[in-house]
Order: sequence, then structure tokens, then C-alpha cells
Amino acid sequence: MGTKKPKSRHNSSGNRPRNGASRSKPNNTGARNNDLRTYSIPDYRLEHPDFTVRQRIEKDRHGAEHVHYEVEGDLNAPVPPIRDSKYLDKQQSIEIYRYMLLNRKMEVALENLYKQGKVVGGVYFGLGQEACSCASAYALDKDDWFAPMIRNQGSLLVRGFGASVTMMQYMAKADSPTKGRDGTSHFGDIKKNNMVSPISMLGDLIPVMSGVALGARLQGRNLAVMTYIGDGGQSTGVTYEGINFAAVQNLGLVLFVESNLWAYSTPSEMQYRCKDLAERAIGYGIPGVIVDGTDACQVYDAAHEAVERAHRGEGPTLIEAKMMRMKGHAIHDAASYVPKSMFDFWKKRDPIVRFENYLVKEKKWLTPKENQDLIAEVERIIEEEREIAVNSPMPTPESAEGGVFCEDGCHEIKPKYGMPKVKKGIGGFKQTEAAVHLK
Ligand SMILES: Cc1ncc(C[n+]2csc(CCOP(=O)(O)OP(=O)(O)O)c2C)c(N)n1
Ligand SMILES: [Mg+2]
Repeated sequence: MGTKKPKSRHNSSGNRPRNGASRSKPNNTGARNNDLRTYSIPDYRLEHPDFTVRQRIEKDRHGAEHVHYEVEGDLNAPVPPIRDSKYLDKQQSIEIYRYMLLNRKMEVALENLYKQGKVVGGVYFGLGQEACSCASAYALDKDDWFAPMIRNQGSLLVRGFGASVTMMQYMAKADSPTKGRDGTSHFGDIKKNNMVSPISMLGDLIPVMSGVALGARLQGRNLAVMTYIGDGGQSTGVTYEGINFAAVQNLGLVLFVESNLWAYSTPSEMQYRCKDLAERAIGYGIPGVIVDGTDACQVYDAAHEAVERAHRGEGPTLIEAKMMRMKGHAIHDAASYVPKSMFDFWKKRDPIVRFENYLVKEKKWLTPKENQDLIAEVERIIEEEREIAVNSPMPTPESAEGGVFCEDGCHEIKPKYGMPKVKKGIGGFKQTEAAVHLK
């Protein structure tokens, strides 16, 4: 982690072949068809779930319309194996598994805290998405930056935030990063853990993270900047603007598109018309990759390759992680609109159960006893973290007006990696002619 990376091979845009577009091959008459372009989207998956969700509207006897969803397709397909990683060794694989367990058990603890009335506001879950959050963040170097969204509480654990931090935040405690000013995850850390705060407006983190990469480059560093966007959130205009900017500037954005089939109660069929969201990468002129988001090895490999690419200064990568949001949008949402058979299909693809099986039974990297000890250790840690969080005081009423608006010097932001390297100009500005406005 944090080793020196080779300098960028591409310091500006436009001087490399467009990604994915291969020259057309001669057709069978021997002539070249220059109009024919082919693009490739690598797909790491070992299965391609094949089903469609359709909306049905039915009227009741009073004429009132009721919307529900039905799913069609092969929901009995066998569960695929975990794909061996090209990069992860035994110790790293176990470490990712441990983070996934922490992620899951922390969220169970949060659900219980909510039911005990200790949480202020709602709770968001990444159930079924732990491999995506944990294995992606694990691929970052210490100096790289990340920006989680609501389901990436696992990424926070990997990047050094204890479970008590997230718990205190949800309980609006005085010792939480926002000192009780926010009930969810809107906090960042620009000093130690290189984290940009989640932004609620979906997509807005993408240009912000691109800006972080640009800022670092001006200070002489090619960093990877990782963030996440949902299948719903990727429809926003700012997503396009942010990725396009990163693409033309060759910025090291590593964007995970969390394709979890639902955005609130909207199925992905009603969100976009392309087959796979990774195809959007073709339009941006950047590499796009598809992974099974429930397979930690696939997530890690794609993230690792994207991070390495970012460090070489070769620009952004879009990684579509296919999985399923295994709970409602947040704790208030029972997700009754989701066909039950979809939950059943993805439950069999539980990222933790499958990875556990892989490590214990297939690889034999953990004995059953070692696995039980690891689970017990994670449970003990979560209990300790829960105690810390519960015992933290609530903020005092007198403190309410502090820390909301910036005070003098409270957020001094200095260049982190050095002074911006700006070319010195020779002479003054060129006199330009007055603009002519054509109507
Ligand atoms: C620009 C914008 N529009 C709408 C919302 C409200 N909103 C918050 S989360 C959400 C659904 C997001 O779905 P998706 O992007 O698929 O992420 P998931 O919840 O599935 O992880 C919506 C519509 C928002 N926060 N920002
Ligand atoms: Mg979604």
C-alpha cells in the first residue's frame, strides 16, 4: 500500500486509441468495412441471470388501480462457484471475508438499535452487497480516495472507520463525526482516511471525485478515486457530466455502478433500456467491465485493475456490479413490491455464505474451527463497538448552534501532496477581440 507509482503515460486526453473500438476486419469480400465498429465489455461472471420484471396494473372492484411486479425467467438456475482471483492470496481473501462479516453483523446490530428506539432517523442496509463494498475498497492504496454511498458501510470499515463510528452517527451521538448534526453517513475525512462525504443528490459525487483526482494530479500525483452509483442514480445528468469529464481528462475515477435491480420501488427494467449498464462506458470512451457483485474475487480483480490503471494515469473505469438489494430502500421499507422469487434466487447467492464455502470447503484456507473462531471474534468486536456507541453521550443542547456553519479557520484545506504544478507563462495575456454575439 502507498508505494510509489510510475508516472503517467498519458498526461492529456485524446492521444490514445479509443477504448474498446477495434478496427474492423476485412469482410468476406476482402474489403474493409470502415463503418463497422466492434466494442468489447469484459464480463467476469460465471452466470448470466436471465429474468425480466414486468409491471402489472390491476383495478379493484372500486376501479382503483394497484401496481405490482411480476418476474419471468429462469429462477432455478444453479448457484455458480466463486471465480478464483488473479491477484488475491489466502491472507487477503480471509481479510476481505472478515470485513464482509463485520459489515453484515454491524448492520444486524444497527437494525436492533433501531428497534430499541436508539437510532435517530432511518437505517440503510447493504445486505447482499457486502462483497461489492468490501472487496472494492480493499483494492485501494492507502493514498487513494473514496466516497461511499448509503449502502457502502462495508467500504468504511475497510478504510479504517470502526463500526462504532457508523453506529454513533446513526444514533446522532456527540462523539460521532458530525457530533449529532446528521443521522446517517454524511461525513468525510480529508485528513487521515481520504474520504469524501456521501452526497445525497445522486451522481454528484462523480464530478467531485473527478475533481479530487484532478487536484491530486495538479500536485503531481496520479491517484485512484473510487465512488459508487446505483442503477437508479446513474440516470442523472450529473453522472454523465462527471464521467465524461474524468474520461477526457484521463482522471483515475473508479466508478462502481451498483446494479442491484431496484431504485426505491422502480425495477431496473423501468430505469434504462440498454442491456447492461457497463455498455454506457462505450459512449464515454472508457473501459467498462461487468462483475458478479456477490463474488468478492471478481469485484476485487476488476477494482484492482481499475486502480492500477488510475495509478498509471490512464483514466477512468466503469465497473458494473450485478447483484440484488436484499432489503427495502431503508428500514422503513418492507419491499413488498419485490417478487418473493427474486429474493429467493439471490438469497442462494448470498456473498458471505458463498465466500465462506469457498474459503472453508473449496480452498481449505480456513478450517471449520478457524472459521468459527473468526466469526466469534467479529461478533465480539461488534459487541464492543456497540457498547462504545451506546455509551457515547448525546450532544449537549448548548452545543446545538456550533459546528453547523464554518467558523474562521475550522476547515483549512491545504494542498495535500505539494503545491500545484502550474506551468509558468511567458509574458502577459494575449489581447483578444471583443466577442461578437450572434442572435
Ligand atoms: C438526484 C436525486 N434524485 C432523487 C433522489 C432520491 N433518492 C434517494 S435514493 C434513491 C433511489 C436510488 O436507487 P439506486 O440509485 O438504484 O441505489 P440503491 O438504493 O438501489 O442502492 C432516490 C430516488 C436523490 N437522492 N437524488
Ligand atoms: Mg438500485
